[in-house]
Amino acid sequence: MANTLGIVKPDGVRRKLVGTVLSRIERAGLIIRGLKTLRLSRQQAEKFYAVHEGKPFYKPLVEFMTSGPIVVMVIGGHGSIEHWRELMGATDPAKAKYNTIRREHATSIEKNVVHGSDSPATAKSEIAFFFDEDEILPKE
Ligand code: FUP
Repeated sequence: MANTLGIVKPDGVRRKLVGTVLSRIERAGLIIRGLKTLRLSRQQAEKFYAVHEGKPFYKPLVEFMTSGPIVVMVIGGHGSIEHWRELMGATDPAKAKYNTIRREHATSIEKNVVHGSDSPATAKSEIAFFFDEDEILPKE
């Protein structure tokens, strides 16, 4: 029952998709255990995406992720890491399955509306990047 990190990226917030994303998570039976709105500084965005440093899309990605507010959330429930990534769909919306958030709402591989941790180790460090322990609803 590990938690995972979800983000509604600046394009999703700008296009008022926060409610749609939260609704999909809840309808899937997952649980929102933590939630906040914030705007990433350049330094924070660079650190968050450090694994992609040096790749051609890194700088534009940092620009994009700092272009407006984001909503970050701790998502819990059975198989949350995998389940949330299934709801998001593939990184490239053209390759994402039908009825996924990215297939329905993303406008490009970069402006793809949502983020989700890709492993238990990443989930742990990404959650800690944004949330203190006392900001996360404990598991029952
Ligand atoms: P994902 O785990 O699906 O969010 O995808 P990655 O960790 O591979 O990539 C992180 C972000 O980098 C993507 F959400 C968008 C951006 N990206 C690009 O802009 N171009 C690419 O070719 C790959 C990723």
